[in-house]
Amino acid sequence: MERFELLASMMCADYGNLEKEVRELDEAGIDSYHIDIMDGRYVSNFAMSLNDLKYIRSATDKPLDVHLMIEHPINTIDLFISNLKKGDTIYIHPEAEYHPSTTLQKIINAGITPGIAINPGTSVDNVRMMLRIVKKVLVMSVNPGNAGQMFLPYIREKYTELLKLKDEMEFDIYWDGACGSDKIIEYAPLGVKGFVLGTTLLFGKNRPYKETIADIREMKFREEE
Ligand code: S6P
Ligand code: MG
Repeated sequence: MERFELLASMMCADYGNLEKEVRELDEAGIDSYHIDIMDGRYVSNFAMSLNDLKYIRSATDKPLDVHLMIEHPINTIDLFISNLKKGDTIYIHPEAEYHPSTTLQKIINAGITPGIAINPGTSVDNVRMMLRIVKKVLVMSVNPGNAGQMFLPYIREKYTELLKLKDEMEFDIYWDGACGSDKIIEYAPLGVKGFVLGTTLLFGKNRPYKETIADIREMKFREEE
């Protein structure tokens, strides 16, 4: 099995101790930091914002994975691009943009890895043309907006479809939402490249991140509380 990546969903972190959170996640061997940016319009929540992104960018050398849940990202994309570096990723939601491929091209031109996030209710057919442009596809298994939601089983069909297309169309698939150990056990061997870890598996467990991440890497899971 190919090595899979583990990403920390930073909207679930302890903001009273953000420096410690990043240090411990770094030491625990997290692969990347998932930054959920929301505008209160595309989704009815505000999670992280530009200043959080800037701080985390300054606190770690690991890649950032920026998930933009905002309307018309073209209007503010430069703010995000200018605070990121090569190796970082920006995902946009195609439904939030009139001309999503223009925005993706801007991300590509800046040397940032381009991605799209696909909502549970969006089909692969809806985004098919963009699959050739992007390097990463973030498949949402919950509706965007909040952590700690229930897994939506109907999205499984989308993984099956995308797994068949990924090699020929040259993109990697990432899991976002309600990621439990059962999902990693099932989908990592099938070729899902990375998993965003939030409240389901990583945060708020009263357990050192190092132990949790080591267990996931060895696929040695304890019963989830
Ligand atoms: C949801 C967001 C996600 C969540 C993640 C949290 O809008 O895009 O990245 O932060 O799903 O994980 P969990 O395990 O609490 O669902
Ligand atoms: Mg996300």
